[in-house]
Amino acid sequence: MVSPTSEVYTGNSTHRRPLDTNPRIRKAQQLLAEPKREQLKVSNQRAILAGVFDSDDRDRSEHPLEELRGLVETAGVEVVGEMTQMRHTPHPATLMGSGKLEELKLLVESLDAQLVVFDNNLSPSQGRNIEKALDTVIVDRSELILDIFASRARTHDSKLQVELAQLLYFRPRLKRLWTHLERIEGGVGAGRGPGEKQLETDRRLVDRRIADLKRRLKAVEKHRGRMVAQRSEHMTVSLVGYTNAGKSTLLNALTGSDEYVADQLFATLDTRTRRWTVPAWGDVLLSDTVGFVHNLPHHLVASFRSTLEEARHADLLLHVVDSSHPDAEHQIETVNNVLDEIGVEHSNTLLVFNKCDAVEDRSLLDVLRLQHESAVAVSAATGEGIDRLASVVGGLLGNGYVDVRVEAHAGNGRLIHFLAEHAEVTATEYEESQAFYDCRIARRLLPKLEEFDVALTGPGVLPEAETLSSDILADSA
Ligand SMILES: Nc1nc2c(ncn2[C@@H]2O[C@H](COP(=O)(O)OP(=O)(O)OP(=O)(O)O)[C@@H](O)[C@H]2O)c(=O)[nH]1
Ligand SMILES: [Mg+2]
Repeated sequence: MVSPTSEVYTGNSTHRRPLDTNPRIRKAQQLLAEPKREQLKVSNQRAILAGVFDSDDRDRSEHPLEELRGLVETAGVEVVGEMTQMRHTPHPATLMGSGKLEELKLLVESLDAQLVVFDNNLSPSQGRNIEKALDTVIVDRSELILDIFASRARTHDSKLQVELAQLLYFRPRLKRLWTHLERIEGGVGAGRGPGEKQLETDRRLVDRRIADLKRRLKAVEKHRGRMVAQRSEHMTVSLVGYTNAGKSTLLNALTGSDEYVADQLFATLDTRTRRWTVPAWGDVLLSDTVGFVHNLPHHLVASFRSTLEEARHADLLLHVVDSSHPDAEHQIETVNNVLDEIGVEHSNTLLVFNKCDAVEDRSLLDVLRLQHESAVAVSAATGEGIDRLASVVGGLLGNGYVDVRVEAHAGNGRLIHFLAEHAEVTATEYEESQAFYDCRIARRLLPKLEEFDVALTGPGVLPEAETLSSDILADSA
């Protein structure tokens, strides 16, 4: 009988080897073999949810495993049981204490589960120890989220990003994948078993692929940076927020487009940009992007930097919040933390309390609004509050404009052309060969204006001319 094989990508050659019967190893083999995984490998399995929580988690109004359940169900897994432990500090070797782990093993057996999904992120050695103790496949929070992302990624860029994140996650865990071979064929004193040799081969394959992906993503990032820079004449607004907050629905409501919207986590993975005409203000570019979640895998955050490039350069961020969610306040905090982590400056942010039509407990919304007085409440679904949102955005973008007096040589044709395109010139005066234009222009265009060999004065111009560009960039980031 011919056993199934996987073709392992090594950069410029392929290498055939039989697919292992252990699901975890098969998963790693397939990951190496088919970088573009579209099917969730954990789907259709019976799983038990497990987690270790501390007193901070107890403050959360939602049941501690509720979000994990949502993620697991998004991944198509059937939840058959759950187990949690309150611990001040997680056990360094096994996360849970040994008694609790024994209890979990019994639960796995009695419920005939094939999978235990942990809400925590496990270190490679914790994963190894727990897997050994439970004698079943385990998945931690990062791996689960990576799996969901892998199944959702549609564009070339997001597929590269997810694959890189997966390999970075797997590399330190390869050992766990091969230890069972050691137990079967190697063993103490038996020399280097096949598992160890395989481990070395795999590490080399993974490293080569990681280097290749990083190179390709660098090129993507450069390209995206150029695209964002080209759009600098337009004001840009980015939607950010927790996953499932209603960002795509709001984009659709504001721009009349038809983006994919679904009651599931991580429906959107790629950035979409649409023209939005803000009444009584004008056109801006509105971008929708990937949603965030509590404990987002670090590798994923890092590799999604280029997707979030738009947010980094936006003139204004709209932070969309599901105000009907019992943990809205925690979700706001999580989003702010992720923005910090990926280096998106978010002082220029308007909070948008979405789903106000679905709020059951009005007092919770009142508390939120007290905490965040400048927030605007809307319902992207019913359209309630959308007009007010547009007018508040118009007002905030208005702050992005400055009145300046531009002094230049009267024959500077390129400057005259630039002003005609990008500024509102309210008065022009001439003095000998010099011209003076009083105009209103987007703050972010001031550095461009300076390139035309001009002198700038006026209330919108900072006195220390030499620090001008960096301050303005910081201002409008
Ligand atoms: N009741 C109500 N439901 C809404 C509202 N806005 C969005 N939804 C629903 O919330 C779910 C998530 O909406 P999306 O627009 O996909 O959310 P998202 O923030 O883009 O989510 P991700 O792309 O997964 O991060 C969908 O089922 C929407 O129909 C709203 O104002 N009211
Ligand atoms: Mg979306």
